Amino acid sequence: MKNYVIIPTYKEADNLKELLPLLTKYSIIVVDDNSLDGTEKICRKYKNVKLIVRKNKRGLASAVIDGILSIKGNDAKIVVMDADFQHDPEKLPEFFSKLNKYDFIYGNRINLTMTLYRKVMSKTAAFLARTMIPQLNKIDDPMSGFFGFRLSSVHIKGIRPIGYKIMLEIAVNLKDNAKISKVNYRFGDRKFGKSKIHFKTLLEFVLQVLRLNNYRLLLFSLVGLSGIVVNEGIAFLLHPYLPLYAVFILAAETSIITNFLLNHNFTFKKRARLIKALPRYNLVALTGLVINVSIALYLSLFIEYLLADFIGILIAFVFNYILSERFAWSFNKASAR
Ligand SMILES: Nc1nc2c(ncn2[C@@H]2O[C@H](COP(=O)(O)OP(=O)(O)O)[C@@H](O)[C@H]2O)c(=O)[nH]1
Ligand SMILES: [Mg+2]
Repeated sequence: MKNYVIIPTYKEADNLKELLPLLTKYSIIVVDDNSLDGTEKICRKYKNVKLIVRKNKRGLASAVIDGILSIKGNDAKIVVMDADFQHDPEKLPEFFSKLNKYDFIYGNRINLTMTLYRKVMSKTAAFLARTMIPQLNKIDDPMSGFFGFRLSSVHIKGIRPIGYKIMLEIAVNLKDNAKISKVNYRFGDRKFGKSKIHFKTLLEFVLQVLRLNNYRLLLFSLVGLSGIVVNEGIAFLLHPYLPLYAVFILAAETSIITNFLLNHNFTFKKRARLIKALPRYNLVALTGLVINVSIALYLSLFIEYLLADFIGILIAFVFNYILSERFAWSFNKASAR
């Protein structure tokens, strides 16, 4: 099985000059977006380097995909790495040796020196990414860009080359029962040049996560809104006949059931059995209600009651969504495909 290293580049000539001499053992595929900075000349010096120059395309993820598609046959081990030395080339042997036993290896950054605030933000982002994209559950560092895989273990056709977190796409499109492991590495500083990441990249990332989430978060929100209509409608219908507390309880429970049915059929597409998901969702929704009311009551001591209620609703919504993904319709890969 041949070992390939795919390196997407944009204006990295200075880095490539120092990186390529270290990688003579591997088949290198440099996918460059017409940098015109001498990249071509440097790559031509090495027999083991294949250069793909893309004249009309820009983008890290699509560059990696074009590199993958240029490999003939299915029998390859591939590691994707950046050109700027943030990904330690000395770790390549460990990646390739682990790929003898595993299908997918992610680089796990072990030296993220961050303030506590940034650490909390980064852990929260990783937790939310794993909640929204449950296929990432076994990956501690889903934002890493240093990773490797066996070509035969990935559904290449399912991959959409949008966005720049290409590892997420590969991880989501692994075949069933793919074996996953990691290589720890120290995330370095860029040696030469500047990062190519812009504000637009962040926006693309949000869209990428929503798509890999199959837009469940959006559907879940719409269903939640529909629940308000159901709740008010039932309250309106029952109001003449029952005491107010009974009206509110029946209205709330009816909307929980209609929300459940919509989410079960459309948002989560029967990802779990009804008999398991229904009681669990009921429990989640009722707990969410308690959270909503407690927060609203507490905050209303300090701020306008409508704003207090709104914040309570938002926090309960996040709670409901996370527990729906992770508990009520908890993901089981075998049943999801
Ligand atoms: N082909 C190609 N490579 C890119 C593009 N943007 C970034 N890269 C490469 O992807 C790697 C990571 O990019 P970098 O700007 O260092 O991202 P950061 O480490 O997240 O700041 C580097 O090797 C870049 O040259 C692009 O639009 N096209
Ligand atoms: Mg970089």
